[in-house]
Amino acid sequence: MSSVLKIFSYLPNPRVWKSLIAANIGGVEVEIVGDKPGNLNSWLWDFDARELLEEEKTEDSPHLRKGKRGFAGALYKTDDFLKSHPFGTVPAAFSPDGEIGVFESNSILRSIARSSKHETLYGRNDFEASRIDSYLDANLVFAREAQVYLLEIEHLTKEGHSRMTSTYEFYLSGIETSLSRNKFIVSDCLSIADISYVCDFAQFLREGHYLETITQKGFELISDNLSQEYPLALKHLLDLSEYEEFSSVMGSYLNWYKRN
Ligand SMILES: N[C@@H](CCC(=O)N[C@@H](CS)C(=O)NCC(=O)O)C(=O)O
Repeated sequence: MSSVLKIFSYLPNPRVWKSLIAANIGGVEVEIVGDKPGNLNSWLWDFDARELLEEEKTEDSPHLRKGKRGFAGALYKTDDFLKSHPFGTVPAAFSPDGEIGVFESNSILRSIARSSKHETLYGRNDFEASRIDSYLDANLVFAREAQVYLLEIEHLTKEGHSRMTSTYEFYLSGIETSLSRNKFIVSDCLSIADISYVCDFAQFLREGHYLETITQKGFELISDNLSQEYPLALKHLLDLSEYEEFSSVMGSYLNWYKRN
């Protein structure tokens, strides 16, 4: 196995799990660097990411930036980091020489699949690969809405809840229809569309941790009737999460959900 990508992120992060699961299945080596979410403001965001010394975290640091999405307050990102990652987000992947930045967890996932010799991860032909891209794009729209919903859940509004509800229904009904035709999302073989779905949907289900907050505001859990409305999508999530290549990465992340 040769080292393919280096990924910098907060850890654990379901968006990084996508790549780790694909790497497990595809026999690709990935290097992961990072720390707990709350500690990334003490790190230098760079190809050579590292923990900063206390005296380096100054207001006149050339690397000082303001967090834009999910991070409040100061972050330390180098100019080179922002050249490679113009949106300044993590997970942030780099080619082994650090020359090329790959951002967006679905694209990092694609990169792993491209490096792998696996026959079906990124489709068996160009059209199947494009169909997989279609699912990854649909997944990103869902995941972005889910990100906003989860980040703002303490201040949830009627508009926010209703917007997430329609995004959820749109995405889940597409996944359900797909699974009524094939064993996996795209075909009868596992692909990165399944991996992306599992990681982002498992993360969305964390809304269940905010049940009290949501009901106190007069709303219902969006996924409340998941098992009745989208049984195939739920079964697919739970079945895949038990595959060794998934469970070794996701650990006990879904256990609370399975117990409900
Ligand atoms: N859709 C992106 C989401 C990445 C993202 O939004 N990352 C946030 C943290 S959750 C970030 O790095 N924010 C940097 C900042 O706040 O400056 C993906 O899947 O990679």
